[in-house]
Amino acid sequence: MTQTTAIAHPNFALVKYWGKKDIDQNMPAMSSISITVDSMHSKTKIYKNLSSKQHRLFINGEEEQDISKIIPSLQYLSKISKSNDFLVIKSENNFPTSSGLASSASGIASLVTAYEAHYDIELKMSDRVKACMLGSGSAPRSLLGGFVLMDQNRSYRCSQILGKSDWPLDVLICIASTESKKISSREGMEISRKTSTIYNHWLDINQEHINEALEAIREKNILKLERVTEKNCELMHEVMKTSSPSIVYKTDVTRSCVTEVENLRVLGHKLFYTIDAGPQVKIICDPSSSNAIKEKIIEKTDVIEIIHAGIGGSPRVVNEN
Ligand code: 2P0
Repeated sequence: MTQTTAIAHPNFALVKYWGKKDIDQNMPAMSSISITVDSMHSKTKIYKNLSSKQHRLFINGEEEQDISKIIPSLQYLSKISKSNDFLVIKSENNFPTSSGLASSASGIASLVTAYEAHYDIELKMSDRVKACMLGSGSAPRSLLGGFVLMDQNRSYRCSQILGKSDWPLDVLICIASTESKKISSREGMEISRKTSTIYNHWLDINQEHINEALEAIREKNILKLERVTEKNCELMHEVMKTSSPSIVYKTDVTRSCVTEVENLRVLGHKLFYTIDAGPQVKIICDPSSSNAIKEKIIEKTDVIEIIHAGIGGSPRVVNEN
């Protein structure tokens, strides 16, 4: 039986997307900039389902009953491959799933990468982006390594701003909780789009934040990147909070990590944080400070674990049987 396996890494947004322009096409309402991380990955194996006429998805060994998220991606890809195969898809994450760690981005990007190789279809980058986006709005960014821009003004073109070795920062992922989130990103984004009193401001400021972050990354200026990343993150959490019902992903552990980031900065360490749709805090720092930061966060907060990563590369097919 032929099977194909691919690996993709999660990405964390420095300038974030929160809100859709088109729900059917799952299109973000704004541009975003992310870093792809190494150490964490989704590994996805696909092969033809010979026993039933349906796709079957297993995540970390458990069969998913609701596979509606991946169906649009598979339909898009099957039009290109001209295959009517039903697939068995087995995806494994080496990190907590559904807790704000971008498992859907790396999961979908690894699925699209495995599919392309399995059917030998050599997709255009724009087709890869589309196939990923139909499954998860942030997944196209995991198609590239390093610092990545997804530009909504250019049909969501994804481009690499810097490669992983151009600016080798460290990423410390502070796990505040491993519980699945109560409001999915998809639901939360719709609530915010419809009800947040500052949603229009959030849309209007996006290009300004993109420009600031692009400049900071091109200059490799950590202080500039700190300013734009943290203000963009706090504004997104304010959009969530001003939604009705109010959405709060931060916990006391999240807040105590942020306090320690601020304390470490006073001591002269170069670091900044970002927080997504979950309680985890991602600290981006100069590698020379990583050990001191880890020690301080473990000493002063109730984080469960810290995953130490660097900037990661693009997805790849792995030979495995
Ligand atoms: C981002 N997030 O830019 C933002 C910041 C979370 C907070 O994109 O509905 O899993 O599957 O397209 O892409 C997470 O949302 O949502 C996300 P869907 P996705 O990284």
